[in-house]
Amino acid sequence: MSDKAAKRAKFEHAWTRIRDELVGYAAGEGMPKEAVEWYTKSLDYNVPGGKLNRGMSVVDTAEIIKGAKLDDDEYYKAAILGWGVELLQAFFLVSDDIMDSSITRRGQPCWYRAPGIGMIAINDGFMLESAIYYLIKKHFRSEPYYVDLLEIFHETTFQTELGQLIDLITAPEDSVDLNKFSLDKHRLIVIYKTAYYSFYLPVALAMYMSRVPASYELDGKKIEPYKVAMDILIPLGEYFQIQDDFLDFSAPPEILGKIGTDIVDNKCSWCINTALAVVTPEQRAVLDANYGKKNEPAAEQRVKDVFEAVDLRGRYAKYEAEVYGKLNALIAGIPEGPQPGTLKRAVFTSFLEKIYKRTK
Ligand code: GPP
Ligand code: MG
Ligand code: MG
Ligand code: MG
Repeated sequence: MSDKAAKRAKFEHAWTRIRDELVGYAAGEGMPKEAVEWYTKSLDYNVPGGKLNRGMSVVDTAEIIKGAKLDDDEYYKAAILGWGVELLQAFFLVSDDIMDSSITRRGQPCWYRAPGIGMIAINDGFMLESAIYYLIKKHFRSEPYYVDLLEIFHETTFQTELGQLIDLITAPEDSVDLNKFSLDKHRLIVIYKTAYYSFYLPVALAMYMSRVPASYELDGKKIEPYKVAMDILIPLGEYFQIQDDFLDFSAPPEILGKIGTDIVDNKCSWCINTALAVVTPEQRAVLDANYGKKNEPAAEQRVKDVFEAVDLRGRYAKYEAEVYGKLNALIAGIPEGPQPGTLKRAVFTSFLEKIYKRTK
C-alpha cells in the first residue's frame, strides 16, 4: 500500500469508530430500530465517500505543526475534528444538492433522490450537522480550547450559509440577466460558500488543537498565525472553487462523480464570467438566449459550444499555471522558525499539492 493509501485507510478506520459513537447515541436514547438504521444509512451514504481532503488536512496539519508523528490519542482527536469537517461538508452537500436540483454526487444519486428519502433529506442534513457538536462535547469538553472549536464551527457555518445565499440569489430561476454577473461578485460568492469551510476551518481546527497561540515572536517580529493562515487559505479556496466551476463544465461525470448543473441553474460561475469578458456580439447573443434554460439540453450544449469556441480550456490552463505560481510565492513569504507548535509552510504546500491540477 502506498503512503497515501495507508494514510487514507487509517483516517477511514477512525470513521467506523466515530460512526459507531453516533449510532450508539441514537440507540442509547431509546430510538426505535428503524430510526437507528435510518441514521446509520444516512451517515454511511453521505459522509465517507468523498476525496476527504478537508478532513485529512486536519490530521496532516496537526502532524506538521507538532513536527513528529501524533500519538494514538492525538490522532483520534485530530480525526474527530477532521470527520467533523466532513460531517459539516456532508450537511452542506445534502442541502446544496436539493437547492441546485442536482442529480448525482460522488458517483451515486444525490441523497434526496435515493429511493425512499425525498425531503426527509432536509432533516438528515440537520442531523449530520448536530453530530459535530455531539462529538466535540464528548471528546473536548474539558479542553481549554473547547470554546474556540465551537466558535470556529459556528462562525464558518454562518459564513458558508451567507455564501450559499448570494450564490442562490445571483442565480434566479426565472430571470436570466448576464449583465448582473461579474468576477468581483464571483469572488465574494466563492470565498464565502467554499473557502472558509474547506480551507481555513481544517487548518484553524488543527492549530487550536495543537495550542498554537494567537500571537508569538519570531526573530523579534510579532506573528499572528491565524491571520497568516487566513491570508493564504482564502486565495487557495478561491482557486479550489474556480476548479469546481471549470470541472462542472468540462469534466466527464463518470470521473467527477457528479453531473454539472451550473449552466442550467443560471450560476454566476467562473466559466460564464470568463467567457463574457471575451465573446463577440454574436456569441453573446447565443449566451443570452441559452443560459439558465431548464429541460433544454440543446440550449446547454449551445452554451458549451461558445465556451469551447472562446477556448475556455486554454484560458483555464493559463489561469491555473498563474495562480499556482502566485500561491507558491505567497507561501514562500510566510515567516517560519524551527519551533514546534508554530506555523509551518508545509501546512500550505501540502494543501496546495492536494488540489493542483485536480480532475475531480
Ligand atoms: C459549493 O457549491 C458550495 C457548497 C457545497 C456549500 C453549500 C452551502 C450550504 C449552506 C448548503 P456548488 O454548488 O458549486 O458545489 P457542487 O458543485 O459540489 O454542487
Ligand atoms: Mg451544487
Ligand atoms: Mg450550489
Ligand atoms: Mg459546483
